[in-house]
Amino acid sequence: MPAVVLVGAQWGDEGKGKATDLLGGEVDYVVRYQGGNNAGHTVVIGDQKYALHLLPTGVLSPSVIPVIGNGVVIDPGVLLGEIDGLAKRGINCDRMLISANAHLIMPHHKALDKVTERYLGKAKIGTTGRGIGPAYADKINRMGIRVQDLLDPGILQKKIEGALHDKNQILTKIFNRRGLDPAKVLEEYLGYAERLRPHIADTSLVLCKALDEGKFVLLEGGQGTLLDIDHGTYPFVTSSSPTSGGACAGSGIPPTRLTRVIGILKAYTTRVGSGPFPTELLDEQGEWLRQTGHEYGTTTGRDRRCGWFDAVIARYATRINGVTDFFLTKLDVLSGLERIPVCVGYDVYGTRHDEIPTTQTEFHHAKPIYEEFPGWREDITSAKTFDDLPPNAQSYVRALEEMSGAPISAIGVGPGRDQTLQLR
Ligand code: 2SA
Ligand code: GDP
Ligand code: MG
Repeated sequence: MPAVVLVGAQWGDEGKGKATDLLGGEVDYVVRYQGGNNAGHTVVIGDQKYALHLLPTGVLSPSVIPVIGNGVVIDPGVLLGEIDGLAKRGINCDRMLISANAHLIMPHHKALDKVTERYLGKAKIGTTGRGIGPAYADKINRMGIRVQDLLDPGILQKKIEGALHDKNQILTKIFNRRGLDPAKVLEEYLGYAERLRPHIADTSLVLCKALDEGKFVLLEGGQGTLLDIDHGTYPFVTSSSPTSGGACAGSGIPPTRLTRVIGILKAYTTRVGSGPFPTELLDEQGEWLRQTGHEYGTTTGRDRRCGWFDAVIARYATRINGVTDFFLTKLDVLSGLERIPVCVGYDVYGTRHDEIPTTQTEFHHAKPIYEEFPGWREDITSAKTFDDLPPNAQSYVRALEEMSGAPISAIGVGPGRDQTLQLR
């Protein structure tokens, strides 16, 4: 009865989608437990490339039941669009389950996300504009609209009217935008209700029963540890809990059932949106990483900020998530570098820090302390085993493992399903 959590160990886009897909063959259920269509997971299978946002990556494996857990915020129009897009490519989503307790992203959430970001100007978070923050805010404020409300038109109408009574005031009076018509929103969402009805379930019950029957459940995180609402670089975070603790709250699987926590760790670091990023490279070296690693947002197409590997963050991710082992991704991107700097600690106002500083102000002023490792020239994209890697690449991996504090169990040497080295 394995219940395995897969979490991003940095600021997201570590290659979680590919990692989930790799495990797909052994897994019975793949569960999204937080976030929404802000996520973007790219999976390459043969000559086909799939970009998934809301659907769990498990949908690409025919034997897997994909589950959208209670901790997710769902934009139903986007979800149905994604299902239809996959259907055109021969992938059927009929078996997917959606928690009745998941919250809905409504049109006013998207409108508010965009106007508040515009209003913040230079201080903006750099959100994906998908309505994530406002939807979670309403959930916490106990005024959210849930998937199960789609099944009761009377309740849905009341909730939409109630929400827009307040939100239209904010949109029109504070932000000088057009208000939304409750009748039109109701009509749109009742249309979604018809199509989503067969998928709605008590997914916590389904998953716990599956574990009792010895089934394999994989919990797939979106974003990453440093984007966690509690443990990330607040306020430059997403509004949910991508860390492993969030996997239980967002799926209804109790912590005592988790058997493994896999951290996905990129061989360098990237970040999308605003906020501190000590190893960021603002020069041609950063541009080289962006182009070589194709570091552009899967959801918004934005340039990802790029920098060297940060061992302080990796250690932090090990601690916060209880990482049992890491999948190291994109090692191939570093081929060709003479020397590879790795951040081993920070200098904050002249004092060395081996952990993330306690306050955000200190973190904003953290200067990386680098140790340099010799690079390798060889292309490693066809490597099949660890021993196929050049000695310097092996040493780099072993050093990252040592500094991160958990064993590396797999290494990505390319985006393809077959471009992964299993270590144990
Ligand atoms: P939001 O929209 O409220 O969740 O934004 C808040 C912050 O969280 C960041 N965030 C992400 N960071 C990396 N990858 C994400 N998914 C997409 C991808 C991003 C894209 O796979 O590339 O396409 O731009 C993701 N989703 C949210 C976001 O940048 C804000 O800093
Ligand atoms: P996620 O959000 O963590 O699922 O990551 P994204 O899909 O947003 O970004 C990771 C990108 O790296 C995707 O385009 C993957 O196809 C690609 N990728 C994953 N693993 C590897 C790898 O080992 N090497 C290379 N070159 N690309 C990889
Ligand atoms: Mg992504």
